[in-house]
Amino acid sequence: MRSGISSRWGGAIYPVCVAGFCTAALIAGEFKVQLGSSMDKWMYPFEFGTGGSRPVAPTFASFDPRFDTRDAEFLLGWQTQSVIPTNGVPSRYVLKRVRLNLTVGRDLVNNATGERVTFLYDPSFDSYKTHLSPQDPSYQPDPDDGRPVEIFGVGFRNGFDAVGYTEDSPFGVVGAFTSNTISIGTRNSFAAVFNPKGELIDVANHVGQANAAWTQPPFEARPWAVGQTVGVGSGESVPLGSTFTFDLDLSDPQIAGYVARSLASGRLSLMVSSLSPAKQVTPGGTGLGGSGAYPQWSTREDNLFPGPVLEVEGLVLGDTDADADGLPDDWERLTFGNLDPGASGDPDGDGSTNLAEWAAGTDPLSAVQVLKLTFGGTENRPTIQFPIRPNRIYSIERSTDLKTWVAAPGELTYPTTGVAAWTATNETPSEARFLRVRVSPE
Ligand SMILES: [Ca+2]
Ligand SMILES: [Ca+2]
Ligand SMILES: [Ca+2]
Ligand SMILES: [Ca+2]
Repeated sequence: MRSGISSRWGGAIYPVCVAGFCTAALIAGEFKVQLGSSMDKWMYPFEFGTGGSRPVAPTFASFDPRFDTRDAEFLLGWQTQSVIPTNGVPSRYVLKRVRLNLTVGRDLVNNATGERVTFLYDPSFDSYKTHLSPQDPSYQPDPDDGRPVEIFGVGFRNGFDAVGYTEDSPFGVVGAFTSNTISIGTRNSFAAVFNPKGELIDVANHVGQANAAWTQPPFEARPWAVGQTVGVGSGESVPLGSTFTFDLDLSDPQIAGYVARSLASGRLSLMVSSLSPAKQVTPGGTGLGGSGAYPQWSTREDNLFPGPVLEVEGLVLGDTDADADGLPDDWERLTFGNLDPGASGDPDGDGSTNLAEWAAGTDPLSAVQVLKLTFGGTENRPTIQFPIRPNRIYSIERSTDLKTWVAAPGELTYPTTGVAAWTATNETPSEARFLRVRVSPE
């Protein structure tokens, strides 16, 4: 146990705030913490109840069509409420850094030869196209040796959620295990990204998967972080005990939004995954993987190497508005350094007032950040495109007189990172219409 604040969860003690890493709070809700995982579980179809208590959790891929391609994933969960304030209002969280640290806790040993088998370091994203059959027209060769270790969000199915899914919960629906579809698309918690509709979807088979009973067309799945380590060159073998760091891409509003929502509820879940081929090195192994090896990560049950550690740095804005200008004082201090600016000011000259910038989650001191609408489409089917910010809710409204506004029928999607696109339902207008985007903090 290192010095600092500690807290007790689930019968075990974890260091949560290491000396020298905690800072004095300028704003009441400022936090800077290190947290051991409060749950970690190997997500593998044949773990048979031991997934939560193993000392190491391997991550690997199977290209056998009876299994998810992301065959073995590593689920991590943190209860954050004892060290990071929970207030149920995600838009009040300002995140500076979210970093995961994982340690390689075991090597594989080839039982036939006794040789150690280490995996190759790949510090950069590999497209799904590098995993396709070379005969596929979309195939691209892997530009660098090895496969990256990736972090994703977590989705749950079959009635589970981040609270109800524990280390002892079942891997998936037992009834779905047949000789032909052993584990495809059935795991109760899964590595997930946001799809264009803003929903968390399973990426276990995004490189494409098909058998007699199940088909998943391929799609790109951008990880939320790619593991980095020092002292190992790209394509080189990773030594036992190496620590990987993963910095979540908080520039993506949907990722930052996921973390803020999680902290507001007091519980954060992340999934570790790598498409390292799972060649069976045990005699008689039947894996169809390939020539590579895969990483094995220390869990909180490991006695040899440190378990997963999360570092989170940020603050929670309070509600106090002592100068009664409609702007939360914490936000004013954070943004301007004092309470002098008022709601109607526009110091960056982007046409959006400070009050509007607060509501939209944009920077009132940067004209680049503003809720700017780009109109397009046709008279019968107009479109609007606009940048999004974390934990903001957008709705499109229309009016014929600029007085009465009603919800405009159409579809809102998120086609690329940080961008929303709305397309109206196709109809012939009987009179002139105006459109607007309403934004409110989540
Ligand atoms: Ca690669
Ligand atoms: Ca104020
Ligand atoms: Ca402005
Ligand atoms: Ca601005």
